[in-house]
Amino acid sequence: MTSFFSRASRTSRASRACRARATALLGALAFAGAAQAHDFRVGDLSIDHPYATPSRPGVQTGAAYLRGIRNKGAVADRLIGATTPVAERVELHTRQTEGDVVRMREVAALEIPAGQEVQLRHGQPQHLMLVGLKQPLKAGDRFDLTLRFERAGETTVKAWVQQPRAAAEDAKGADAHHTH
Ligand SMILES: [Cu+2]
Repeated sequence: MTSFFSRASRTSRASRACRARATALLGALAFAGAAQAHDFRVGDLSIDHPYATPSRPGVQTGAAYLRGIRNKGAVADRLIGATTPVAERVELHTRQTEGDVVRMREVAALEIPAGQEVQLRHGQPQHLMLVGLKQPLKAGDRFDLTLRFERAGETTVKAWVQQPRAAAEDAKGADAHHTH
């Protein structure tokens, strides 16, 4: 009996160690993949290149973007919310031009139709507004952004802080952020 138990416990220890190694290896692979391609998957959705522009000195709001969200499924999904440790809250915004005035409006959800890609790039109407930044966003920083989808559920992606390619577009976007 004694020898049986000791053998059983050795086996179980070995298999635990093996599982731990496998998990660590998977984690390392997943991290390497994300760092290179910088895209993320959750359910039928693939989220391409989450990023944010550097925040301006003394300004406590920032904006985050996604190169795109592709829905490979047969059913529409919706982005219904987001959170991040770097800001008090995240709002889904869309920009509207009324005459000469550009205004931003908070929306409850962003539709991601089946089989399509929705872009939330810099210079486009939709973006994620980071309200109440707890720290300035500097080029080169990376931060967690948790996206909540109605069907696919929640996923945390890494947003890269980077200078936008078009400075003119940035100025336009920055001005728009003051007309809430
Ligand atoms: Cu906004």
